[in-house]
Amino acid sequence: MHLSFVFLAKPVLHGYFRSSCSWRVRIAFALKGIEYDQVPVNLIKDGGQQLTEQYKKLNPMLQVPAVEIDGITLCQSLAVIQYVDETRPGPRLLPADPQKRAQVRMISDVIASGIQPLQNLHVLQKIGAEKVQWAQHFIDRGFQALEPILKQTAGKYCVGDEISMADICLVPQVYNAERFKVDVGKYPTINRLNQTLLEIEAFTVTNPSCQPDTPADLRA
Ligand SMILES: N[C@@H](CCC(=O)N[C@@H](CS)C(=O)NCC(=O)O)C(=O)O
Repeated sequence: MHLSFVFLAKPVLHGYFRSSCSWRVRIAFALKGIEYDQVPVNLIKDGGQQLTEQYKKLNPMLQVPAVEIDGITLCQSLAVIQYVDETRPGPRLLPADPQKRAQVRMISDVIASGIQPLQNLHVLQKIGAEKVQWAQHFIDRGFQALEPILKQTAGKYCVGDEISMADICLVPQVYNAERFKVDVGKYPTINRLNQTLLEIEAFTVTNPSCQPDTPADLRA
């Protein structure tokens, strides 16, 4: 493929409206002002469209998101966000200051490694009948750690007063918590940051309630 064509092509996000990891990527694209195409991968329909041989070529982990960008295919939302940050102009998603940058990565990892994987669809399918209590337990456990961390790092946003990858991870995780009926009010800093971020356009236009694949009964 000719190089200029590769860089001019719009990224393609293979995702699912309600997937918190897909939402992370949508927020990053929106913050950077990047136009992209979306290809829906329905995690429920047909037994899970992420499990097909065709999709496996895009993401061997059989998860969304997968992103085709600049002639490569990336999975893992944090890798996508960091790639976009390193290659696109616009507001920085990771701060220049090394300490703040480490704090952004720490918060992102608490969510992306310490909370979200434990309430992921495939895990909950394996848990079976106890799945709601299981998800609540691990989200609560994670939020009990996140709350004091954010109390120390937050200004207007998760780390100081600039929006970062940490905020991109936080809002979709709170959305998941609310889906599992975790009382987010118990965590005043998380709650406050989430409310503030939800007012920002990049977070509203990417909300699961208004994506091309959002079913009519869940649209807002
Ligand atoms: N670490 C991965 C996690 C991806 C992930 O867990 N995706 C979920 C949706 S948020 C998924 O595709 N689940 C499908 C399944 O479990 O079958 C990332 O950040 O992209």
